[in-house]
Amino acid sequence: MKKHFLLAVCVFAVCALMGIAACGGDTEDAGTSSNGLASNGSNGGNSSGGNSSNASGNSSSSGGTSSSNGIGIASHVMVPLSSGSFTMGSADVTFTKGFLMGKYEVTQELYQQVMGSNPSSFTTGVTAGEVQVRRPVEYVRWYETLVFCNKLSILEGLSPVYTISGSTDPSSWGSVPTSSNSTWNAVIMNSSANGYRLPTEAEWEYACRAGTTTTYNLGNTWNDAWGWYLSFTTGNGNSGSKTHEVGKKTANAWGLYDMHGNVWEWVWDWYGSLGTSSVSNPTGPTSGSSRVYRGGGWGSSAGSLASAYRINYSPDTYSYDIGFRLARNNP
Ligand SMILES: [Ca+2]
Repeated sequence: MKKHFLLAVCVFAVCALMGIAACGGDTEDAGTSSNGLASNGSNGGNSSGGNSSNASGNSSSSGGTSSSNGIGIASHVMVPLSSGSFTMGSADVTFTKGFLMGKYEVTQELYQQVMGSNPSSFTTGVTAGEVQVRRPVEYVRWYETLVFCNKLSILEGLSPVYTISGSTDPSSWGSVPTSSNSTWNAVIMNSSANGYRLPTEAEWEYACRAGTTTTYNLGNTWNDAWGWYLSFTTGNGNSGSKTHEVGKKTANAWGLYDMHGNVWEWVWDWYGSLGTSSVSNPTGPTSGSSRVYRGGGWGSSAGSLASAYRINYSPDTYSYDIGFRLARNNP
């Protein structure tokens, strides 16, 4: 446990050191960006579902037509986003096809259903009025998200996206590495498979911004209604030093929750400098030593919750404030 704690402390220290100065903040006008919401919903595969639902089981998403899925987890909802463009750093990024993005961070109930276990550190002490199993999963290594995605794809009858050592079957991959592993680092993402995957870094920021160019996806000046966070330096924040049920704060314009705060979210990309030229469907550097995660968490200052804020960590590491969100190609 001590090691875990130290890792987490390390994350916070890095956040504090990077501070708000590292936040890219505003970008230029997204210009050609559409409203980003695709017109058609899509369910998770061989499912019933079809109608919108959110983690609390009440009204529909404010964005597009989202739908629940075939494995009966209410907090597992994918929102269709349309093709479009936005500016990331100083680069114009275009998505030539729409894609699906998780309406919520992956919850403990979904992780448990797919993996048969729940690694989260926050399994007790839920805030009154919230649902424990709908808190986001954390303590998940980047490597473990690959296993999760392929297992969920297989459960829903979809094509697994990730290949390691020539196989898409995670049961043949062996144990999840606890140190950086060249075999797992060589994972191949099949961009045409229809299964679940991590969003790319560009997809994550496009989805977070939802057409905005402001520091946060609901404005330039942080508002506590937008997400769960806490600055250990200043004491400002609302998280109470813990995760919260997903979907309790204000959604962005495309109906996505907790893009700012609650848990940080692993994305696909190796960490590297952002390019400056126009790119389409970028998937990041082809190699590296650490993977990007985004969005800030319950233990982050408001500055590190910014839409453009970037941070990275070795893929074998984990922390009690890092989880993930799912993406999928739009079939
Ligand atoms: Ca988040």
